[in-house]
Amino acid sequence: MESITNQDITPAFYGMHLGKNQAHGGIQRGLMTQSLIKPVGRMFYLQRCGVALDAAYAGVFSHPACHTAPARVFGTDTFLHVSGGWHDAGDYGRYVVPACKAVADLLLAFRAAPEAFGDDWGIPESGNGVADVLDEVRFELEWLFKMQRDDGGVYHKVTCAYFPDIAANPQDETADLFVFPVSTAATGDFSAVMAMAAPLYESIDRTFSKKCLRASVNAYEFLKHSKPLSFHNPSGVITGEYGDETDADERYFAACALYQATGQAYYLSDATALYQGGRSADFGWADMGGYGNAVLYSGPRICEDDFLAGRVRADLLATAERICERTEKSTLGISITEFLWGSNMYLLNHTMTLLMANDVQASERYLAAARSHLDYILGNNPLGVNFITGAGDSSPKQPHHRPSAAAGRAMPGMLVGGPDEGLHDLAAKTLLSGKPAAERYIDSVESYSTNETAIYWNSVLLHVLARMSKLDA
Ligand code: G3I
Ligand code: 9MR
Ligand code: ZN
Repeated sequence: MESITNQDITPAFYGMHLGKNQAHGGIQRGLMTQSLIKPVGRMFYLQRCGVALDAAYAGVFSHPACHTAPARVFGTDTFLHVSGGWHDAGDYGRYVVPACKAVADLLLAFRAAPEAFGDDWGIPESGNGVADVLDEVRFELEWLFKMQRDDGGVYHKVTCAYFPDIAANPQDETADLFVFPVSTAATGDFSAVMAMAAPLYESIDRTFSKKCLRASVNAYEFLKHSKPLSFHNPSGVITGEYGDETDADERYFAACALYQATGQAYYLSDATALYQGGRSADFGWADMGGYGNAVLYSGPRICEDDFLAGRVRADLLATAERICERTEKSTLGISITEFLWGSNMYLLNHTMTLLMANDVQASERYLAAARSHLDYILGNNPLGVNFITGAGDSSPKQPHHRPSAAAGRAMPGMLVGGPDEGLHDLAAKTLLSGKPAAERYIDSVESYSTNETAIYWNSVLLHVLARMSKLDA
């Protein structure tokens, strides 16, 4: 088994950078894409919660088992064992909704480009004959099972009430843990990703695959009988909210995924009823309809003649056309017109859309726009910053990420949020006001709204890198 020491955890891609105004270099992009897959994938391993990370695999980011205490169901005297899963971001919360976006990105990436995913990421499961990305996703799914109630409903999150100090190691966060109420967004997303996982793990572990499908159906039946339950932080709780006022897209995603997993007409007719055209075609932690479309068009069950599949393909192409138009008009070579918190995720979601549209109808135009987006992430942007930690001189050195702050060194392979025109933290307000939207980014540990990292930002990056490595090989 490959061992990774403190010294050689610095990834091989150190020093690579696609600079500001640099001509779009196909060869350089191809090399960089290849070399980024492993460190970007390893970030998930390094975010593991509830287990000890051994120095042989984690180097300076090793830690004893963290967050293993039972968590109190908020407002009750009941305690649950909900250890496991990945820490969400620069904080140590575990939130079902963004976790499911991450799982969906990774499972779709594996389906689209399995050859990009090795069994050699240098994680404890490396060399077990299963692609490491599937080992990582299974780690998350094992935690998700624990977040489901017997009646099928899925708790929204498990966190403390507050965030710990920025230099706190995972094992240092020992404040009380709470499990927060069931939401229908979490339940719909859970049902969907479990249904996506079932066929993918069937040949690896039949018992596990069946467990995924049972959990998915259980969640789905809860949803069918539940009114929308949206989550809001109770007073006194300030950890991430991931609130979502509309659960129609999560219900749609679940119906599409269960149709794919089972072939049952019941789910297809629900999906058809829940379909909302372009309105449900987005990707994001709050906008999961696009994943419903993606599982429908990409199989494994092909329904070429089906009305819904036809509409979904047409929606995907129409969205890709719009993204191309905006990209071609933009002086930055990207499709987003506003820079929200996590802008890098939004533009990589568009990149993923372009690559999916290219599956449906091969188009050099889609690919050119996709490459232009990835080049922006890799340094061809107004700041000349490569937004992935460890990827060269211009990459972020001070991410708002607790294990990095504690180690005094940026964990490699993490995508930062990027410019946020809303100036949502004090450092951004103080240092960035007056700057153009695309330059409202600062490599400061204080700037959680521009320089934090998150599993569901890395997942879409990894999805894009895996597909691009195939295209640019
Ligand atoms: O949806 C509105 C849109 O209608 C409006 O036009 C726009 C302009 O202000 O705002 C949009 O809302 C934004 C929302 O995300 C949805 O995109 C908010 O401005 C923005 O502040 C909000 O940011 C989220 C942030 O948490 C604060 O809640 C980020 O998406 C989300 O990624 C981030 O997640 C945090 C967790 O809470 C805690 N863990 C770390 C993680 C990453 O920073
Ligand atoms: O560190 C927190 C980060 O992970 C969150 O994304 C962010 C927004 O919820 O909040 C950060 O915590 C800050 C808190 O909200 C306000 N006081 C300063 C904290 C940063 O250390
Ligand atoms: Zn933990």
